Amino acid sequence: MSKFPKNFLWGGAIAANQCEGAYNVDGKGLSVQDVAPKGWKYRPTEQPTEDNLKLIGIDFYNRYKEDIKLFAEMGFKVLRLSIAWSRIFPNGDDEQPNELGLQFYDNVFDECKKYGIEPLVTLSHYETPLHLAKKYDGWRNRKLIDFFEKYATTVFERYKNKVKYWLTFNEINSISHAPLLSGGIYTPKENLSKNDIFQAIHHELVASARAVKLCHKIIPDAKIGCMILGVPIYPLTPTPENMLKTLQAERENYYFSDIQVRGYYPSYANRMFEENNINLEITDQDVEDLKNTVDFVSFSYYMSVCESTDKSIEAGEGNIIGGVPNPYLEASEWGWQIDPKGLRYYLNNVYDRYQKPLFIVENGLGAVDELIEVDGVKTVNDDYRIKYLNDHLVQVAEAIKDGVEILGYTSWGCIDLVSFTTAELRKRYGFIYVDRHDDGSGTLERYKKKSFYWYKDIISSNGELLN
Ligand code: BGP
Repeated sequence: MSKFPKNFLWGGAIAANQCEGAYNVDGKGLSVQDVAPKGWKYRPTEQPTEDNLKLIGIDFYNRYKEDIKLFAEMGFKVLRLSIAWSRIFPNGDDEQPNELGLQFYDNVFDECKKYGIEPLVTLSHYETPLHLAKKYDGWRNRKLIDFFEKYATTVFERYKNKVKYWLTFNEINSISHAPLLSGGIYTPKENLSKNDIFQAIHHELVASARAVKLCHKIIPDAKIGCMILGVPIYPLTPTPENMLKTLQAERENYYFSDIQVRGYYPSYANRMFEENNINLEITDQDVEDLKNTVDFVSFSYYMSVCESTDKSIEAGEGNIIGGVPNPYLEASEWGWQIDPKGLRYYLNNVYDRYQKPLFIVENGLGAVDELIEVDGVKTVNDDYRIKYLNDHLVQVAEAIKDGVEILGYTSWGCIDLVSFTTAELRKRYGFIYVDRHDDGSGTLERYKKKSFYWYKDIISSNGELLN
């Protein structure tokens, strides 16, 4: 018997800025990604530059029909994607939305519907309009709440009959690490105080709660969730000091979803505010707004990390939030430590904490793929990816047996796309290979990898074929 419920939402995930391209087409304004050719660690360029692979992406803007058809062939029940805010409100603070931008997503959602694929839409996936970053310093400014509310209202009204699953902010807990790409904050990171960051977080949390309220009002049969960068944290050694450090590090991430799920600030925040001289401006209306809590909790999961009080141990690489490497785990070519059982642990932990349905909306292996030709057909033998996904899904099944309620699973980058952290194309996640390379060359043709057929079988057997 399969452990996965009958209505389990199997699918894949992409984000506008990493796949659409068409960065200045049909009235789209610039987003922070259009001036970030090297990823989140670097300062933005003045203008979009040719070396920025995201300007063309994988040309999803023009090829979405072909791509959605391929997703349908794998049997996707759900497709997670984001709306580029700057396609709808080119500057972010415009009076009127851009009709051509709205039409594009109408077309995309209609195409999904044709195949019975449910869209799961992220309102803000690391792509704040650049104008909001430059003029208002992004989420540091309270005005962003109103701009976001207008944007959310516009898309809820427009797509209320087409989209029933929504997410507010992608990996909301990444803002202190990546203030520009995550929070649209133009001021260099080194010039920001903790107060600046936590005030920006507060604005995002209020905006998220207001979006939840609006969504429930405009689309009563929709579900809207939060989205966190999920990373289980283990103490490197079992000293009481390391345990406490681990608890603290976990809270740095749970801080966000604690508020989005419970509707108020956790008590542990008080001490943290006091010791860091953080004085937030929180209005009575904000307190009321925060009470609009999410329907489900979604997260990305790629890796786990360790914590230690030993300052001489260097942090390893990772999905934005890196940590002390775990001596018992292997790592991907990008140094992200692979930990399938960590996913089961994390699912149980989050479910114990909130008792809300969970949704795994990102998981996958970024790797260098080699396109080969077998019997005249181009493909990739990506057994390493199949193993990674299989091992993680086996743990999802275990968590379901543990009693965790899970709505679905969308594998990250189900078609190759531009990476977020390093903005490169050689780091591939897809079931579908896209012929485009870091030097900008390539035909943009799509080819099915071995994992394409594997995932199709997993979905059609509702997980029975996992091993
Ligand atoms: C998450 C982001 C995604 C995505 C993924 C993989 O942080 O939500 O946008 O890209 O990580 O990261 P990368 O593309 O850097 O491998």
